[in-house]
Amino acid sequence: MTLYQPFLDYAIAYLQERLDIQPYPIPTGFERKEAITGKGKHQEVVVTTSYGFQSHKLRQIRAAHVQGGNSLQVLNFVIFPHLKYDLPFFGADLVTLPGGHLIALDMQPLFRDNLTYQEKYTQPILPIFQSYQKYLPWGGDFPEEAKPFFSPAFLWTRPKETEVVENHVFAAFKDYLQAYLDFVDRAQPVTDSHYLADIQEAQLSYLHYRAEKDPARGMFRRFYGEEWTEEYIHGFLFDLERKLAEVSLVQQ
Ligand code: DBV
Repeated sequence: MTLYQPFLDYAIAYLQERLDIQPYPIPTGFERKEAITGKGKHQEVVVTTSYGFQSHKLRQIRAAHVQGGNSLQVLNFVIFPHLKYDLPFFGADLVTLPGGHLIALDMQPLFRDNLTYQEKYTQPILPIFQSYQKYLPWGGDFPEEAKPFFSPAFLWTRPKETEVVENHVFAAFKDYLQAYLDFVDRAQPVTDSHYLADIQEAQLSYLHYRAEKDPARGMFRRFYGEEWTEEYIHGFLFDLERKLAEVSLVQQ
């Protein structure tokens, strides 16, 4: 069973329908990775596949899909806008482990406490967020240090039933993605140099947080080793810093 394959298929098809998307390079050796875990009867093959796209306004649209049997399914899907737009990040962390499902879905703001920014990018999402509260209530315990990176429309939930994931979480995922692409349609390049500097700083701060605290690090290290994992995190999953370094080398 691959619980999140329909999410991935939908997202790629929908992005293709609405944007002119091009491939985003995936470093060699990271498109697909396989390992065998467990012992005896409990052996499972764990396969991680990666997907990358880009568009005129979106620097990197990327997904990591981990499939390791019924009790290990993960889809981490993030959109990083180009630095000349003040768009939020689209972030989905859909996780199924032996302990159950864990769902994080949000448009993560660049400027959490800025009211103008909230009005632009969070207010329009709140009705969608609220419409799912009945089925997808707050999931409890959440790392305090992660809070600055989430919007008030952060959908964080731990459904007991797989059916809830297949129905309500999938519907919410589609609604959030649609609303995100509506923002993308309307986004205009920022020209104010101070605002541009703020955007870059906010993108880097988000990126550092995600790369440093990646909750999948332990899992990836166990399956694929430390070297592969760190390269995957810094060279693909959260690559902005490397890309900025490449650009500045070219300009020298
Ligand atoms: N999380 C990632 C990436 C993953 C991934 C790149 C490719 O950022 C998977 C894989 N998330 C993943 C796994 C777990 C979580 C948990 C495997 C389970 C870890 C475990 O229990 O061993 C949201 N994801 C979590 C948790 C949070 C998030 C808060 C619980 C961790 C904890 O309690 O410490 N991920 C986190 C976040 C976003 C996100 C800030 C934004 C949408 O994608």
